[in-house]
Amino acid sequence: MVMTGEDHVTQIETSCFDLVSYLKEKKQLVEAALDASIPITCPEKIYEAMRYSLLAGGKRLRPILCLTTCELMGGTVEMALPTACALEMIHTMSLIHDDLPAMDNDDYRRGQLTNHKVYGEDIAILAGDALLSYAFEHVATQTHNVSLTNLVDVIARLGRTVGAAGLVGGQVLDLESEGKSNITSDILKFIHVHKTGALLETSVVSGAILAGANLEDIERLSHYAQNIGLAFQIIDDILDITSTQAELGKTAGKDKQAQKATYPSLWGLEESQKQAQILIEDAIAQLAPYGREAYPLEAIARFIVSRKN
Ligand code: GRG
Repeated sequence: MVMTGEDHVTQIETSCFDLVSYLKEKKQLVEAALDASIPITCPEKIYEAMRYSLLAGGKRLRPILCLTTCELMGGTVEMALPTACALEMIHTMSLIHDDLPAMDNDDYRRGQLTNHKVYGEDIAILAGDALLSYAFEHVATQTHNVSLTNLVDVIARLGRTVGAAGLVGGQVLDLESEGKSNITSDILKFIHVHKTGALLETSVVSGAILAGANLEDIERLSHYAQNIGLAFQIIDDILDITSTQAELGKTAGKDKQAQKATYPSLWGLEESQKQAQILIEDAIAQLAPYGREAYPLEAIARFIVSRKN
């Protein structure tokens, strides 16, 4: 690609954007809000189990995307914080259920024992259920200064994202595909668009809707999010092969062990990395109309392909 003088200036400017500080600041905000969102009350055991996984760290990418998009579209952090927390509650419950013996059967997550290893399978299932229902209660009761139409739109999208048209649907096909050698890249894409991409897309789009964005911006940001969602999963598949348990905070090499089709198994490592990069460039191209206001979203997209866990 031939780089013009203007491209060069833009690249230097975005490379000056301090993503590390940006993510740190937003992560602190989200973690304080998550901590405050679920006090321990009776019966203590279930609240402790919910908090154990919710406050176990993680990149907090979904809430950060929601806050960032809301601000890009002229909204405030306060308008989006309850939805940002709900996205993390939903993500966390999906990890708790994903790790259960009936699903991926994992002992470690986010660098610590999985929820069922500490509290037992019965409580882990219930902690996931409680986080899921509380996510909806939290958005509905804690969101202020947002039009009711937009709030209902966000709640409806969250519901769709979680269910058979989203995470659950992707997980079902993922489980059914284990051990099969005839998984095509179309099936693999379907799994990951639903299992991983849907929640990332809703994170981006809900931030925009809460801020009152117009349809054109929502579509543009949707396109950005679909691309980063797929790139995120491609990198996740690569890291499962190339990283260690200490780096990932969860068991490495699980995909091969479970005989799962992955992007590297279909395309090889190098081509998978290349495809992820292409998706990220396409995502970033969607941000052009927003200029430097979109540097955080651009930097997050670049982080997704360069991340180590
Ligand atoms: C949603 C009702 C309901 C049930 C759950 C188990 C299940 C259905 C779906 C599985 C969803 C799943 C675990 C997808 C994987 C997504 C993924 C790549 C997770 C890793 O995300 P990171 O890297 O993790 O953002 P951290 O720990 O940083 O938050």
